[in-house]
Amino acid sequence: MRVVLALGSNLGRRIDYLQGALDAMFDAPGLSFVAVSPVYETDPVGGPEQDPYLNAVVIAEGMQDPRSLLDRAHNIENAFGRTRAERWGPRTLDVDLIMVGNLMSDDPELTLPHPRAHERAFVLVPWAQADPAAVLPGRGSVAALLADLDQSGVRLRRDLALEPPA
Ligand code: PH2
Ligand code: MG
Ligand code: MG
Repeated sequence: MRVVLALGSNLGRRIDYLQGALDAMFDAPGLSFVAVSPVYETDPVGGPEQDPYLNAVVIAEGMQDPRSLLDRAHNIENAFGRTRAERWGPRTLDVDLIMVGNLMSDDPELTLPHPRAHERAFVLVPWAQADPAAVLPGRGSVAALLADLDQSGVRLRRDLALEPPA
């Protein structure tokens, strides 16, 4: 099953947190790496006034159940000092499950696909770079979704890159 993850950070050593999250996601068995997007500097969307984010998207293949993927993501966030003070507030690390195969879930703790991915240029721009043929289940092609979105808050950081996990 295709698994798509979005990484974000806007506090501290942002690029190091993204790389740490990428490495840690593939530390345990059950998930194989397919691709990682370029790194983007993005204007914050929602929440309080806060610093810009670095965002990237990771594509994987695996047969993990979504609950265990979510646990893995939360454990990694916590390992990088994530606190949950405020919804949409600044964070060292955010690891979001964007889609897990064609699974649809309206569990409030794990909605699949991610309920806001289709309207977030900071997810769709990197995703389309990592996989130009990407499709968001229930919403259609990522390229088509992007055609209707303002992408001005999403800027490629040519000076930064994430390495594939070791
Ligand atoms: N994440 C949020 C809220 N706002 N804005 C940007 N640019 N990037 C993010 O990753 C982000 C955000 C909540 O998870
Ligand atoms: Mg998020
Ligand atoms: Mg999150």
